Amino acid sequence: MDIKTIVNTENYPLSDQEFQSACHQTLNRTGVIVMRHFLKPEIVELIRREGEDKKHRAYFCRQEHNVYLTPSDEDYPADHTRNRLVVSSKGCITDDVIPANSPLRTLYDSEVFRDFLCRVLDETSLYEYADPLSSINLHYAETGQELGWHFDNSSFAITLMIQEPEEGGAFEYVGGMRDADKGEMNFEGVEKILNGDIRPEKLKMDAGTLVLFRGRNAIHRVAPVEGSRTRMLTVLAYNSEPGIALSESARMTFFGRLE
Ligand SMILES: O=C(O)CCC(=O)C(=O)O
Ligand SMILES: [Fe+2]
Repeated sequence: MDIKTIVNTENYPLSDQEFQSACHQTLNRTGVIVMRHFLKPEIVELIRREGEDKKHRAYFCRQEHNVYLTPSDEDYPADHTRNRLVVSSKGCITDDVIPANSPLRTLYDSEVFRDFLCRVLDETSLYEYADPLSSINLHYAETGQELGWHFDNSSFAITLMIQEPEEGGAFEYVGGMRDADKGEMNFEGVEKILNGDIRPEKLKMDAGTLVLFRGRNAIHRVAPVEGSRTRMLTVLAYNSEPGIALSESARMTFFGRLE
C-alpha cells in the first residue's frame, strides 16, 4: 500500500520542504500540529473495523497517578500538587495485535512519513520500539473513561483519531507549564489546573485527524467520554535511538504483560 492511498497528500505534501518547515515552525511556536482529514476516509473506516474486530483483546485498566507520572514523594503531603492523584482509565491493543497488513503499519514504517517527522521534530532518525508491544497502539475509551492531567515522559506523541465519541473526550492542554530538563515542577501552575482555575486549550479532533504534540512540558488530559460511541485513537510511538524497549514497569501498567 502506497502512502498516497492512506494519507491526504494533496493537502499535506509530506515530502515538500516548504510544508515541512511550516510544520516545524508551527510545532516550535505552539507545541502542537493538528492535521484534519490527514487519513483518507476509507482508510479511517478500515482501521475502525480493525479496531472493532480486535477490541476483545484490549487491556482495560484504571489507574491513579500524579501529573508527573512518578511515584509519590513523601517529602510532600498526600494532598500536595506533587502527589495529588488523578484517574486514567482506558483500554489498549498493542502492536502485536494490530494486523500485519494494517494501513497503520504502512504509515508507521513509511520512509516518507518518518522523514517528515524528523524534519518537523529536529530528529536525525526515528526507530521503532525494540519490544513487540509499544510501537503502534490503539486506545479505546468508553463512556465515563478519561485520561487524567499529566505530562508525558516522551518528548513528542503522534495520535490519529479513528472514531470520535458522541460527546466529551476532548483533548485539553496548557502549554509551557514546566521545563522538565531543568527539573522544574511548577506546583503553583499545576495546582491551578487541578483546581480548574486555568482554562485549557481544547482540541476537537474528528476521525482522520493527526495530532503531533509535545507533551513533556505541556500538561494535558482527555476529558471523560460521554455517549455510547467508543473513542478510538491510535498512538504511534518512536525512539530517537535504535534498540530501545519501553520499560517493563510501563509495559505492565499499560498493557498488562511484557510480550
Ligand atoms: O488520547 C489522546 O488524545 C492523548 C493520549 C495521551 O495523552 C497519552 O497517551 O499520553
Ligand atoms: Fe499524554
